[in-house]
Amino acid sequence: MRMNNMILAAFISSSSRSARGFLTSQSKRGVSPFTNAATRLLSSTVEPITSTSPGTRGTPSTSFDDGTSPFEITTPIYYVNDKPHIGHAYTSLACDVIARYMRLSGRDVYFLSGTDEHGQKVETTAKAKGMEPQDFCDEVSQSFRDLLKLLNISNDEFIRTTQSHHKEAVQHFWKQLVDKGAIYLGSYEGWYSVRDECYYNESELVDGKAPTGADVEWVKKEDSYFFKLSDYEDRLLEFYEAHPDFIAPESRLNEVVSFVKGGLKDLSISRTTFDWGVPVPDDKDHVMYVWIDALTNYMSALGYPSTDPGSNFDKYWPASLHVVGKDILRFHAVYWPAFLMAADLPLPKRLFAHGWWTKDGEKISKSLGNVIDPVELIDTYGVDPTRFFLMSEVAFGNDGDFSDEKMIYKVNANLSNELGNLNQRIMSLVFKNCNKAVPTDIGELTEDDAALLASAASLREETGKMIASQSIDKYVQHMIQMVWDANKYIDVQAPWVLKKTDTKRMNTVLYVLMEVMRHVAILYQPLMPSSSNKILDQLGVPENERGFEHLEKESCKIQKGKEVSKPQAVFPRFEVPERADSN
Ligand code: ME8
Repeated sequence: MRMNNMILAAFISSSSRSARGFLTSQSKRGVSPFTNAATRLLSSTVEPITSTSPGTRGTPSTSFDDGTSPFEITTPIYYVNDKPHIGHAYTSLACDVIARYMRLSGRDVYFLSGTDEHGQKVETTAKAKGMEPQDFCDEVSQSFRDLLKLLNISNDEFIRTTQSHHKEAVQHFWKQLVDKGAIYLGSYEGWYSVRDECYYNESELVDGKAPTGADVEWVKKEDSYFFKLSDYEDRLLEFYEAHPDFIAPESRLNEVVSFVKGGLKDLSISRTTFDWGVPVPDDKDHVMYVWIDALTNYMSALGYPSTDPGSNFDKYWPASLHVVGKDILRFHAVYWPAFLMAADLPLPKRLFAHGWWTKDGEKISKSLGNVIDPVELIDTYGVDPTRFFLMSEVAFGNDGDFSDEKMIYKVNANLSNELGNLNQRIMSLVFKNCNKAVPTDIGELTEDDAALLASAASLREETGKMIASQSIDKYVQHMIQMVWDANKYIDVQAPWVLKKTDTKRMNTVLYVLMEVMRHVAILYQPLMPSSSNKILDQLGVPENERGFEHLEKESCKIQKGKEVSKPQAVFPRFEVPERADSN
């Protein structure tokens, strides 16, 4: 037995070359529809990793993250003018997967989400409903909290911009900008889109509308405070040049650079024609532009303006990662860094702009009646299948299209057939043929056993690189490939045949598979927390041994002789809808 363990350890610690060799040769023989994509994936490099730290605490370091420092990750704060939709679910999920992955890697994470409650849009919607803005905000903000809970989002804090601490922080920030000479009083007239809460130049309008398709209104000349954005054109361009990984994906960086090169005009940052906003200090006629208020949430949640040593601000600022939708990149990549530069505060380390979902090929909009309600999605498919689909269906950063057909096909294939069925097969064989306990009489490992184990052992390093560069879909594809390889292995080894011919070999195969499943389930926790934990329960992995540091610990391997109970199915299977064109 000691000898076996030594062989096992030697193979596991061997280079991932053997793992790749195994996967490639298996893939060539295979029939999985995912094989080609996954093989390409294995040979691709994920930029911009600068080094890796397998086996230690932390994540691979990049040009924008050292892999060990405290990590603030943020969703945008959501407007409360409407109920939560798939876009909100998507951004929150992406952050959750990254936050959970970081925590399981031993990182100190502060994951922030919340609601954006001021501005003309919210005031108008509340009035239309005959409600006081604050009552309306309380109600809708709660529905966002409820959604996060339903999606099993692990945020550490939920900020609301109507909280008094936040308002005080924004006023402090404003005063800082005034003290630095970055704000002046002038007058504004021009185009404004209430839906986008954004000012547009005449030249940006398309057929009399905002470039986003939103209606615009003409703001008649009124007094307004301005932020001297035009002073920051060169500094911003220098910053992007010196930090090419500040904005991702790269195509988005190019958009931002050309926007700034096109010239920046000073930004109107206060209004006098409505009240629902943070009052401008020392001028009761003005409320602040909602974006200066909203962006400050990323610091106020950390206790800003308190910057004392040991405070959350001291620990987590600058934020490590702001995840935003592509529509709000300008605010985060241009206005926010300029405000921070003006206030002499450090800039966030990285912005990632994700794409937008359409439904059955069409833009999602209330007027088309095709809004996807995330609550309904979870009711229909369950939380983990929903998480799995949204995070794996499209490359993170690209637009995606939702259809029930795609959802059902994917979760049936990857979860029910491949992962769930594999788990069920392994655990049923152990339960039925090994006296309801993890086998103890295990033989020498073959080359195939060792290759599969080595492949599982390299998963952490491989997926770590993908998460470090926010390639969430690639992380999932890598996991799918691992499960597929384990399925191929069980089919080739056929332990159900070995049970009649060679029980020791059957035991060995089942033990190898349980150990591979331990890796898979531990590394799937960020994506599918409850299903992974169900699998880990079935494998008998103690709750305090499910962190990534336990993956390669000899003492945390599947415990021989431990009792197993009758396995339960982990993933449901869904009825495939009949295609409209099939009759
Ligand atoms: O913009 N697909 O809030 P918000 C994917 N309050 N993502 C989508 C989407 C879709 N179809 N529709 C919207 C705000 N989103 C501000 C943020 S942060 C300081 C202030 C995404 O509720 C959108 O891209 O309008 C954005 O990232 C998020 O939903 C919140 O949008």
